[in-house]
Amino acid sequence: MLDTSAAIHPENASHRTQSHTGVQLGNITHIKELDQALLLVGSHFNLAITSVDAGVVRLKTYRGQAPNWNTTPAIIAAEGRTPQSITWTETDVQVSVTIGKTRLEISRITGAISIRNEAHPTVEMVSLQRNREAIGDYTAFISLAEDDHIYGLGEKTGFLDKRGERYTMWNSDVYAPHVPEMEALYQSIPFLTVLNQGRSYGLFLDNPGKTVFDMRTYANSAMLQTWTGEFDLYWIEGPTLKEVIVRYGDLTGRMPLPPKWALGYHQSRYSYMDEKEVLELAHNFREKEIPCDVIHLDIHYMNGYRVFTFDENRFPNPERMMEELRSLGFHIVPIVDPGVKKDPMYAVYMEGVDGDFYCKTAEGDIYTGPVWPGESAFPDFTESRVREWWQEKQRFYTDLGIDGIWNDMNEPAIFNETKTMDVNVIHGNEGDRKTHGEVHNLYGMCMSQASYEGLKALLDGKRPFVLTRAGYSGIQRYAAVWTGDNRSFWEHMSMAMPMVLNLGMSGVPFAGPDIGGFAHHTSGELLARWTQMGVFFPYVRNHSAIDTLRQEPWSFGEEIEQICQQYIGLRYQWMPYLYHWFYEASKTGLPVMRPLVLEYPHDPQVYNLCDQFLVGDSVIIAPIYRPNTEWRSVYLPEGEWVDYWSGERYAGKQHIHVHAPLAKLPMYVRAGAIWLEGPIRQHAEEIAADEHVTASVYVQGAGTSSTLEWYEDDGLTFAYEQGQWNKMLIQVTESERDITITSKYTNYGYEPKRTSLNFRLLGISAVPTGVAGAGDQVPLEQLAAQTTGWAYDTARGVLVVKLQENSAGHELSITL
Ligand code: MIG
Repeated sequence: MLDTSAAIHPENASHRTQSHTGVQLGNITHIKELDQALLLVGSHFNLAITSVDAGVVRLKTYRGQAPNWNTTPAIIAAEGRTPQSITWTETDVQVSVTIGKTRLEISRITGAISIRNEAHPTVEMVSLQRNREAIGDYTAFISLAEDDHIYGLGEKTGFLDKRGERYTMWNSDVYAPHVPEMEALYQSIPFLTVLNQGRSYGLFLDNPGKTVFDMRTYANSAMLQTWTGEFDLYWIEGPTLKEVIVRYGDLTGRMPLPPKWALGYHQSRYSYMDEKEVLELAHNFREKEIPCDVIHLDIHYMNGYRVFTFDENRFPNPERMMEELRSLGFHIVPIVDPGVKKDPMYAVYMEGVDGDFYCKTAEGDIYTGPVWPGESAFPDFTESRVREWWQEKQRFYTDLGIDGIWNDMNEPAIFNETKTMDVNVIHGNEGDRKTHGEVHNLYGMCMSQASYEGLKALLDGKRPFVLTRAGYSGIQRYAAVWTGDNRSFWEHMSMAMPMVLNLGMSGVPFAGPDIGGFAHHTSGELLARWTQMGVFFPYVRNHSAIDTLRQEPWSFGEEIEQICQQYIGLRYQWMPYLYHWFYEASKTGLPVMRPLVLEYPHDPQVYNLCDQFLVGDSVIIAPIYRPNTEWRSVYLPEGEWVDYWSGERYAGKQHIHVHAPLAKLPMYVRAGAIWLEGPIRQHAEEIAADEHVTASVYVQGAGTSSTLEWYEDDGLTFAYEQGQWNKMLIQVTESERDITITSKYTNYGYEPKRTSLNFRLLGISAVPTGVAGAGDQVPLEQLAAQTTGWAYDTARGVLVVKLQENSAGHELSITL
């Protein structure tokens, strides 16, 4: 790219979005039924329509006799799907199709399709056409109403609402890419939701080659385009935004419950250079009492960047290092790139040659390209026999006690003109051979699948952790996603919010950016603000590039260190609550970190609100994301909201102006919420001196009630699959005279390690006259020493109740 004004020389202008004068699906000449599908035969290509599940209709183009219903690995095999039967009628000009409650009308003349369902806005696919020259290159135009808003599309730059943007799905490693004009990043998730006045539908274009989503060029429509292969579209019914996301999760699978340690704080740098530096880092965290669970090893740990090796000078004794780290409570997550160094003296390379595991050219030669180790070969992860080999290779790490892997460069990134593999390279794809161009976006996901399944098989019942840069729809089944090479810019801190929020709306709940920024140099202030915000993201890792200023929490003096320590501490205190929401995400596919629009889809104020977000459904986080700034506006949606720090209450549906000096992150809890915290720990598995969980109840007034069915398990193993988990139903009922709280286990399969279960009631304006079921009233300072009792904090208006943990549950009655 030219980097002077010559870049916009008139002769360089290209007309990027050409008009598409391809052939239309209409004229439809025949209509027939085959194997639960309706086939519309056009004069140039055909369209098949089938029902996948209640509320999910699949439309797929085909040429030849019959459609190929194979799917990409995005779609999981699932039991319990209930395809609806199809009925249809035809006239000379129209075909009318009924599938469950959904009605499709297809013009036989133009091929225009409209999809209606009483519960959601009508989708009009005004045209579906195929470029005559190219193979593939289908283009569809979906009509958009003026007040349609668009979410999803995975990891993209820009704001929350994707209306007015244009994106390409082509997993790309572009250095320093988090700028608004960047159309393709590392992940490709060709799924979007359209929201109109609270009603929603989704479109998933399942094609792992290059696809384009253009919501900019045409005022009244979105253009969806594939470059290779067929146009395979899933139309997903709402009517709510949440239902669309849940259904998308039914199709593409859910995040397995991660180990709790992976939800802790991760520290990384490109690179911690040797064993001594890694151990010093670990000791520093413990001495400074800054909680941390994970240290990442970037590429310098390897011998000449050969995967599955350690550099013997830098890491002379990984066993000993790992032992010391384990005793301090640390996990190590080493980076593993896909490129295997072409080196006949390197056993891993030769295993791949002997086993025929590498991607090859059409003529059958092993394809190689330059990456860190020099010329390298690339395992063909689309083949299960290759993934099995890679799975077994993870033993190199698991034998050392390593239970997490970081997959980088898996777009795959290659240091050449196109930045990736030659599109003509061949993938075996389980017998359904494809060129790289047709399946490019699958490479990273298939690699992470191999990493995850390998670790899982080798870890003796412990849960693995995989972090990936590249991915496709379904990546949530195998890995957490970090958003790649951002920079230490305030702009990138704020862009991380919509980016990770939309990942969450695209089926990927476990994601986060490099906190503090990767490239460029962070400042103390930026690190403090970013850490405050970052600890409330699902994935929390501080990472920074080679040659940048140091970025560990203590790199900028005491004030910044204390702020980082306080907020990382909060992450650990909040763990019972966060973990509960991770559990919910693993069940429903709904994100942990939520845009307000997901909870308040009728409120126009929140359609593009992305400088504040929700954790779960009832805590608003509103970070400061500009330098030298102590004030910001915060939008509080309907309901009543309580300042987390001061207890002050605000009516919703208003903007408030908030003072937030450097040490303060504005946070608001919805009245009626029940929110959980535990003790600060230095790492997830540490047993604290006073093991407890405190449920904070934000009272909301007479005549109301609230509940939380709180999930917990050991946070470490798959024992929950054998019933070792708990759910505790906490119910709060408020009347004029009293508040009753009951807690009871609705499932008790796991014995929690705590001794006490506490309740805090926030918003009680005077000392209660009695608290039945809670022992005696004691002065606040003495409560810690009691096993059971209650105290009233006059300064804050908070009632604190301490109870013994027991499997039978509790009943409290507070007389006001
Ligand atoms: O081309 O391994 O995004 O997190 O530190 C750079 C070195 C390769 C890119 C990753 C970054 C990592 C770096 N990697």
